[in-house]
Order: sequence, then structure tokens, then C-alpha cells
Amino acid sequence: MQEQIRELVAAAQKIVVVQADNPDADSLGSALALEHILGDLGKDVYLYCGVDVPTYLRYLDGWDRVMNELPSNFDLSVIVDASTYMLFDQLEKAGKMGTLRAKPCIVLDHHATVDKPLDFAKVMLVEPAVGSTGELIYNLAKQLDWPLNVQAAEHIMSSILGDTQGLMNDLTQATTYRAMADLTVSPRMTGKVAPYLLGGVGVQNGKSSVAGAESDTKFAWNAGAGLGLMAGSIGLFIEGRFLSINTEGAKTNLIPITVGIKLGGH
Ligand SMILES: [Mn+2]
Repeated sequence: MQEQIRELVAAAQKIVVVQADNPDADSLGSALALEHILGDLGKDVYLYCGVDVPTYLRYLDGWDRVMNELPSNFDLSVIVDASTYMLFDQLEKAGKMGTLRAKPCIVLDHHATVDKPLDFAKVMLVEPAVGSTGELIYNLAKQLDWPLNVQAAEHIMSSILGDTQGLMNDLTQATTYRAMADLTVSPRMTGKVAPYLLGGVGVQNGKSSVAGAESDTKFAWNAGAGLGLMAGSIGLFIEGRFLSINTEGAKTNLIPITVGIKLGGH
């Protein structure tokens, strides 16, 4: 199913992300996250919802890009957080359901069995075991190696927080905390190589192993650079730094290289 999604997205240029007539933080966060993800994949993304975004959701950056009118021309639709006809009255009233049905469609949802399911979708990725559509998109992004920039990560976190009522209700699972931690720690690194700089000054304490030698504290400074990489769910980093210690006579200069692994997170 994930491969079908990859192929449908690859084949499309203009993609409309569709929310039902009952938008909430999960649907809006999911739509905005997809706007960033698909945008970073080079797609033209439109956001549609049949009703106005409620004022209580307008803290989500980008809510004002959600349009009340379905574009007449698009290659693919992605419906988020809904999988029943019953939540699309506005499209029916506007006579646009036919337009939606005529184009390839992906449904991303987490609601258990519904009445009148959207039978025209090419792919229905509906996972009731997942607490929110935001978390489902996070999983999909990891499986398909989709880019998650900072904004996409924040929107997914808003989705998750919305449906789990701040990680408080039954929809919150171990995977939810893991996803939140992952998205919080370093969304910039997800699927990417991230360079960074290091620097510091301090004191270096050394003691000769010769019997009776006194320990010695010296001023030192260091500077360096590192590179973080992702390999699946494992984060790797390599960093090198130039360390200079003000030892008597000639300075002691070292270039320690550190290589490490961060497990279970980005
Ligand atoms: Mn939801």
C-alpha cells in the first residue's frame, strides 16, 4: 500500500489535500504537514476544506491557505482524517464530488469502520490502531523516506496533540511518545545530513603516570565540526575538533575524532 502511495505521488504534479467538513487539529495539522512534505518533493499543493477553518485552530501557521473551493484542475487528491461520504456535504452541495471521484485519490485516516466509505479511493490507508492521522503520516514519512522539515514536524506534533488531548487520552501509545520525541529532538535531521559546528573553552586536567607527579590544570580551547546522518531510525554522528591546551613550553594540540550512534531517534 505504501508503494502505491509512492507511485501515485510520483505520477502527480498538482495535489489537493482535502479535509472533511469537521476540521480539527488533526486534520488541519495533517494537511499542513503534507503541504510541506509534498512541496519539498516538488509538488504544487492546494489545501481544501468545505467549511471555514474554526478560529480556535488559527494558531496553526498556514491555516489561511486552506480554500473553500476545490480546484478544478488537479492530478491527485489526498483526503486526511476522514473516510466517509457523510463528512463531505459541502462538496456534494457544490456539485464537486464528481470532480474528486474522477481523479486518483489517497485516503489517510485512523477512524475505525465507517458508514458509506469513500469507495472511489485508489488507496485507503486507514489504521484504527494509530492514534491520529498525524502519527500515521509520520509513520508513512519514515517508510517512504519523505522529507520532514521543521514546519512539517511541528504540524504533525499539533495533529498528535490535538487528537490525544495533549498526550492524555487513550489514543496515546508508546509509539506516540516515540514519534513526539523524535519530532521534537531534531526534525531538521530527519532523512537528511545535518552539519553543525562545535566550539568551547575550558580547562584541561592532566596528571603524569610517573609516581609523585602532580596533576596539572591548564587553559584549553577547542573548535570543530560534525555531521549528523540518518540511516533508518538510527542517527549517526561524526565530529572532529581541534583541541589546544596551554601546556608549558609548546602547546599540546590534539584532534580527537568522535563517531557515535543515536538509537531510536532522529
Ligand atoms: Mn483524527
